[in-house]
Amino acid sequence: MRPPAPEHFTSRLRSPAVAARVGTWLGIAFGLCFLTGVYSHVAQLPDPWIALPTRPSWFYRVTQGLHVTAGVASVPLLLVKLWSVYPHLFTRPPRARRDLLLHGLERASIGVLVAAAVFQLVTGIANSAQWYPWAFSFRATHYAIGWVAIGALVIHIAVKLPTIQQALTSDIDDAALDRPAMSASGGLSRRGLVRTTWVAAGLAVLATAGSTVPALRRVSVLGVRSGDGPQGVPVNKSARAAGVLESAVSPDFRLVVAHGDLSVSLTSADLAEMPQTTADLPIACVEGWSASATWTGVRVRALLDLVGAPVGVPVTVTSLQEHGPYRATILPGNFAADDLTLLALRLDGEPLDIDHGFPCRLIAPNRPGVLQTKWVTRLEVSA
Ligand SMILES: Nc1nc2c(c(=O)[nH]1)N[C@H]1C(S)=C(S)[C@@H](COP(=O)(O)O)O[C@H]1N2
Ligand SMILES: [Mo]
Repeated sequence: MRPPAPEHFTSRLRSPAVAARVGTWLGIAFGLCFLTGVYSHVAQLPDPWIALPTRPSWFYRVTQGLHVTAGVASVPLLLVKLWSVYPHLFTRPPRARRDLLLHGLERASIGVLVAAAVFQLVTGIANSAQWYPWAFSFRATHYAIGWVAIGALVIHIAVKLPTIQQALTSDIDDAALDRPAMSASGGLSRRGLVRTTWVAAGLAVLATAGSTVPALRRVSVLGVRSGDGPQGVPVNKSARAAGVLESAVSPDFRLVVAHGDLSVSLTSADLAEMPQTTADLPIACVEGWSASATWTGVRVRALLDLVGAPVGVPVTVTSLQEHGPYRATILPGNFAADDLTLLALRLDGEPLDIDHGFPCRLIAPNRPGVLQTKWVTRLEVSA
């Protein structure tokens, strides 16, 4: 059986006029994903090459919400885009050797772009559903392929720029750029297809954005419910899963604050007797959900003062949890020095639920949720 040829695809909808319009939005969505993704990556580096600001406290919440929302909106956009250009897959290669080389390079760059785009959307969505059906590190791989995708996208736009410009500046029904075989008009107009695509992207956003926009909670059937979980805040890792059910409530619990040879050991009661600070700060999970809450506890800076730590030094925060990648995190110097960086003992006025990190958890402004360490037992000046 012979493979189909571009002439076999006759729909007027598979036109550069459609591909350029949908592609523009897809390009914007991928650009947003890339910028917010790089930001999220740097924010999670143990030793970032640039000091990220601690304010505004909601900034990471917004950038990560945008990242996941733009990724979700990209799914229908990418599907329609691929459908509209699919016949080109069967274009016969040119005969002249020089043309063949250029053709091959162009095809290869598109192959890389499509593969990278599909990979990013599939792994990203699986991740936001907290499903990890693979063995590689999600974060490192998603980050690396993000660069591949954006690089291939820039090449693709550069190669197609004349076509894109022509398509976007002429009427959507203009046939100048169409393949000769495109004569079947069918029931749906190009305008109709493009509008349907916007609606699909909008519905995909509505179905998930409630994870971070409380007003949309009720319509977001696919999102994590931001009001779910004890004390109205979702939980990723429970105390049971972290293996701290006993150690977190043990009378032997101590918080050790260490700086070189100096260290102090505090009980929960000692912590409760120190001056308390209350702050409204979000938990913004990298998976896209976020929730705001009122936290009360001791300033990390006040704890560091107990051991004479200089202002602005990074601090290693260690959990009672014995295994897992997030049992210890590094708090960069400017975060450790911030007045709103707390070792929280209370959430919305009540003692922390054990799943939220009882007896005490880190909560800092503008910090990725994954680094807001729960069940903290040790703060140690790193340098
Ligand atoms: N010790 C420890 N702290 C942790 C985690 C963890 O797995 N272990 N998960 C983090 C993640 S991914 C998030 S989003 C927040 C969630 O905090 P919450 O469960 O109180 O909402 O806790 C963070 N703190
Ligand atoms: Mo998270």
